[in-house]
Amino acid sequence: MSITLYHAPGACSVAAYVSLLDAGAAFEVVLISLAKKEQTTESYKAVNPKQKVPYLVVDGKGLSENPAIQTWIDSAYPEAGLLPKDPFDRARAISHMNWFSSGMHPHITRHFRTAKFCEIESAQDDIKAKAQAMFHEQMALVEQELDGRTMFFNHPTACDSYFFWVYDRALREGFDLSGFGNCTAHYESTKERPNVQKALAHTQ
Ligand SMILES: N[C@@H](CCC(=O)N[C@@H](CS)C(=O)NCC(=O)O)C(=O)O
Repeated sequence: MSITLYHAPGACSVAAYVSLLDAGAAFEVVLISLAKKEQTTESYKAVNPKQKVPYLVVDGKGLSENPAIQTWIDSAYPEAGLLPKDPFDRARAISHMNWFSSGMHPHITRHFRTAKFCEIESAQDDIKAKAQAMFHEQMALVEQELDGRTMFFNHPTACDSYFFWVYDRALREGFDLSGFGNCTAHYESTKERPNVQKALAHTQ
């Protein structure tokens, strides 16, 4: 099987990257520089017209969106346990990944790329404040969900690598996360994992 991951250092594609490493998959990484807007080039649009990372190509077939990519990795490498085996817990894990992807990531994007959403300069600070407040509301729910644990389930899963990125990106955005002790413990512990370190180290 031939697997290629299109990944940008610092981007949420690190979640898929860690899952591929956790699965023990043999794969190639193609780095995309978001700073240089390589996602908007004709050559990348020919690969992924959505102009985003992650993008996974498996034997010539492409897949976008972390939750779908990570679910596929789990199905292709079931022995790695990237998602829980219990059907309900498996569905809960997929629910978590979609929550991070569509219920948390967009708030960070609105804070980071405010001008892309609204050109009125006087409104930008308000949008940033609201994005941060909405993000914090979700963080409070993650805090409850973790309930003193450093993993979402009883072993590392795809949820952990995605939430690791959510926390890390919010931290880099300057969000105050000091009130979220469980989330911080999750972040610190996930960051120590060798596969997370390996994915983070791949910058060129
Ligand atoms: N929901 C998608 C989010 C993908 C996404 O927004 N990726 C960002 C990087 S974190 C990106 O490629 N941004 C490039 C752009 O918007 O121009 C997922 O989880 O895969």
